[in-house]
Order: sequence, then structure tokens, then C-alpha cells
Amino acid sequence: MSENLDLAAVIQKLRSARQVVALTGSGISAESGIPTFRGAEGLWRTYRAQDLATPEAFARSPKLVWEWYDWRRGLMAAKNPHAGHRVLAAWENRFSRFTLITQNIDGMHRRAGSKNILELHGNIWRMRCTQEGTVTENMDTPLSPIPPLCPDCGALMRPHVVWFGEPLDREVIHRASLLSAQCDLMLVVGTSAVVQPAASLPLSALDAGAPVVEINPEATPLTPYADFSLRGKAGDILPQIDSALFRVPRENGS
Ligand code: BV8
Repeated sequence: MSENLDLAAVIQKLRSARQVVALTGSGISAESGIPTFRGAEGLWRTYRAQDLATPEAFARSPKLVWEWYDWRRGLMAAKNPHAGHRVLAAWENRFSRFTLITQNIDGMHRRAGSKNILELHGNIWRMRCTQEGTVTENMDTPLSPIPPLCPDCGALMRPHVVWFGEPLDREVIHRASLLSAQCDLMLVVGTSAVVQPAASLPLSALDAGAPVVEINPEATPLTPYADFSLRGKAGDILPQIDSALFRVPRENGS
């Protein structure tokens, strides 16, 4: 019962919201069939993601790290955005100002049509020359050769993502922090809220007095601080909210 009351209260707050920010994590892509970072299916062969997504792992074995990214790229290329991704894309034209801040590197939000995105951790479809720093987009699945080399200088390419222990792009995290402190409502969808500095963004919204709404089938370390924690899947709850806010009831009331 309280679930419906919370949902109704969230819808009410969204009706008057002018500057909305949505922070997403790998959970929003779970219903697209992409393993979450920490879910059991998130493991690859016998490695833990946290051990491979590091500069040390890449220095030790660029081939092994690229094989992992190539496997993930192949998986992601075969999946599609779902209704939850599409609702967030549509909301860019529904609220006065709607910004999507994502921890995900899968490119699903862009494929769903989102344009106003801050990709905190980079994008798996981009790679960067380790010598020149030039960034190129590459959609090949599978990649060949592995590891890929820079077409200009022949140096090793690396995934254009932020690994554990690496700083985020200063401009990106600065804008994300600013928007989180200025918004009048923040949705936090599909994240375990443990990876920093992303996990601190909802706290910036709370400090600024904005309501924080968590959408997650499970509780997280953010749950006790969130104004609302809607227990459920992104692909169910986001379309429900969208219908209540923006769908004109049909003549026959269906
Ligand atoms: C930095 C790109 C400093 C790569 C990623 C101790 C304390 C605090 C911080 C640290 C610490 N020790 C180390 C740190 C720093 C570290 C960190 O936070 N570590 C964590 C593990 C404690 N952070 C960093 O290293 C960052 N850099 O701090 O730099 C610095 C400064 C200056 C100079 C030098 C250094 C960099 C962090 C970025 C790492 N890169 N990804 C790649 O992906 O290959 S992070 C990775 O985790 C993904 O991006 C992922 O998105 C992200 C967060 O995970 P989630 O998205 O939350 O996914 P998860 O699986 O955990 O959870 C899924 C959730 O979805 C669950 O809650 C589940 O219930 C829910 N869900 C499931 N199904 C659904 C659903 N929700 C809705 N609907 C569903 N259907």
C-alpha cells in the first residue's frame, strides 16, 4: 500500500519539478540483458570486474583487458534499450530542464535517443590512443586485432572509460556536481550507490533541498537518505510514472 502512496507522491513532486536530474547505473540496463557490475552474472570467466577495470590490469595485460571489453561490447551490441531508457530520453523534451547523468558505458541511453547526457565513466564504444590521447569511435564487434593499435602512430589503444583509481573527466564531474546541486528533483535509477564520486551526487541534491527518488528492486546505502525509494524495476516504474504524468487518457478512458 505504501508503495502506491510513494509513487503518487513522486508523481506529484515531478509535476512541479523544473530542473530534473536522473542518475543511472548498470541496473537500468539489466532489463536489456546486460549484466550489472556486481550481480552474479557480472563475472567474466574467473575475473572480478573491479580487478580488470584498472590501469594496473591494463599495464599487466592489455590483451586480457581488451578481451574482456570485446566480450562486453559483443554482448551490448546484441541488446537493445528498453522502455525505461526510452522514457528518460523522452523526458528531455517534457521537463523545462532534464539532464541524464550515467555511470554506464554501454551507450544504451544514446541508442534510446537521450542527447543531454553526462557519461561519468566514459563510453565502451570509444577508444583512446595511449600516446596521442586522440579518441575515436569504433563499433566493430568482434574487435580485430586485439589489442587495437592507433592507426596514426601505431601505439596501443585503450578503452575510453574511467577505470578504478583514475580520476573522472574534470569538466564532466564538475557539471554533474553543479546540476545535482541545482536540480529540484533527482531520480537515482539502478545503482548500488557505492562507486565514488558518482555516489555522492545524490547527497549534493539532498544538501540543496531537492527530493531524491531511488528506483531499485533492492535497498542500497542511499535508501536511508532518499526521500522516496520505489522498490521495483526501472522498466516497470519509469513507464508507470511517464503514463501518469504525460499520457492523455483515451476517449473511452482506457
Ligand atoms: C577515483 C567504467 C580518484 C569501467 C567504472 C573507498 C571508499 C570510497 C571510494 C573508494 C574507496 N576505494 C577506492 C575508491 C574509489 C573508487 C570507488 O568508488 N570504489 C568503490 C568500489 C568503493 N572510485 C574510483 O576509483 C573512481 N576514481 O576515485 O579517482 C582519483 C582522483 C584524482 C587522481 C587519481 C585518482 C573511478 C570510478 C569509476 C570506475 N569505473 N566503470 C567499466 O565499466 O569497465 S565503475 C562501474 O561501477 C560501472 O560504471 C558501474 O556503473 C559502476 C557503479 O556500479 P552500478 O552502476 O551501481 O552497478 P551495480 O552492479 O553495483 O549495481 C546495480 C544496481 O542496479 C543494484 O543496486 C541492483 O539492485 C539494481 N538493479 C538491478 N536490476 C535493476 C536494478 N535497478 C533498477 N531496475 C532493474 N531492473
